[in-house]
Amino acid sequence: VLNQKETSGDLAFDVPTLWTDSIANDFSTNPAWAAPAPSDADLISMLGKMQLIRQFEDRTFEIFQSGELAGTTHLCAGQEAVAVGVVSSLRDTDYIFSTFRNHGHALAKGVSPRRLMAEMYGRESGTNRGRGGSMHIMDASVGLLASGSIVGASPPLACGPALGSKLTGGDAVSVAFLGDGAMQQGTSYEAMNLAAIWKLPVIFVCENNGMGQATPIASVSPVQPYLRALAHGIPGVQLDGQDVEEVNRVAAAAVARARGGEGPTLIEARTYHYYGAWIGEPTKAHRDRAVDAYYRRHDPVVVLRERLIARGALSSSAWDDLADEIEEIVEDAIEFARQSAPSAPADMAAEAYVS
Ligand SMILES: Cc1ncc(C[n+]2csc(CCOP(=O)(O)OP(=O)(O)O)c2C)c(N)n1
Ligand SMILES: [Mg+2]
Repeated sequence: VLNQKETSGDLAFDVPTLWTDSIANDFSTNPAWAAPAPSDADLISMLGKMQLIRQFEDRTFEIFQSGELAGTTHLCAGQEAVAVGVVSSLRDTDYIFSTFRNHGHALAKGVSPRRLMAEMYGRESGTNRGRGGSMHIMDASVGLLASGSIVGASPPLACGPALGSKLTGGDAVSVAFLGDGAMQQGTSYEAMNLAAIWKLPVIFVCENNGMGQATPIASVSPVQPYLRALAHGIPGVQLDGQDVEEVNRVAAAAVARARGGEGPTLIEARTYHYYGAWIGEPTKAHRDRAVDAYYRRHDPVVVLRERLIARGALSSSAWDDLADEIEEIVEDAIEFARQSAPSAPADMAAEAYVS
């Protein structure tokens, strides 16, 4: 375990007394974990992807609120930098496994916004032909092999193609996104242990948004998530999940490590999501207002946009154009979904397990 990013003074809630912090270093003081900074062009591309996710999630919220779509969805607005920072360090041929909070991972990996939206509308043109809905998005053509409702499913699943890659001499890396709640599942430890002992090319990315539904992480875990890496003898890195550049630099180092045969890494990204744990969450009263305010001040899209503007790499008008273009992409996806044919009942059971 190498690092814990020093957090700013106004994060007074940041280190609950419950947790012991034996190691506290900024990741950048450990150059082994800091791959070179991405270029401005790459950062602008990451900014566009984050804005696409934000716009997609904001519109999805409105669509569900209006009653046009029923059922549930788990929005990731606020967590964009983790998905985009990690996935931007991967190749198209690498694999990711997601959770129920999967739209950001899917869009970052290249799932078409049209097919993603159509899946939520239950259309044949959706990623899963409308059978899976929001929680079960998968698209093998871009390397999103699974996402789903079972908390703690992604770590063992990600070990599968990682083992395959190792056995066949391939160089594909496999990423498991998991929540802080999922860190408490036995499956996560079994997977990390196996990955460590077999030196699998897998990266475990814990999106620590501080809550598992209404349960604060500090009330169920005596240590911060990244410290669990100690138990498996693998590197554990805690970082600022609001800063896409930082996420990307650490992820790139973990990817190089995995591809080089050195085995797995656990990354803990401190982050936050704006909407409820799920679309129907009745109240957010259990949320800490100071935490909410802190993360809204450190919005990942705004952080990167302002940084690029401040150093002259992006103009305000170029940003406006980018935002307009993305708005059109999302509106087009919604129109596409609305006009697509509903999932056909005739062969509904053909792709389902029946016992
Ligand atoms: C195996 C299992 N246990 C319990 C649940 C119910 N459940 C759904 S979401 C959730 C909390 C997940 O928290 P976290 O992993 O932190 O993800 P987040 O919602 O914060 O993204 C729980 C317990 C479930 N879906 N699967
Ligand atoms: Mg959580």
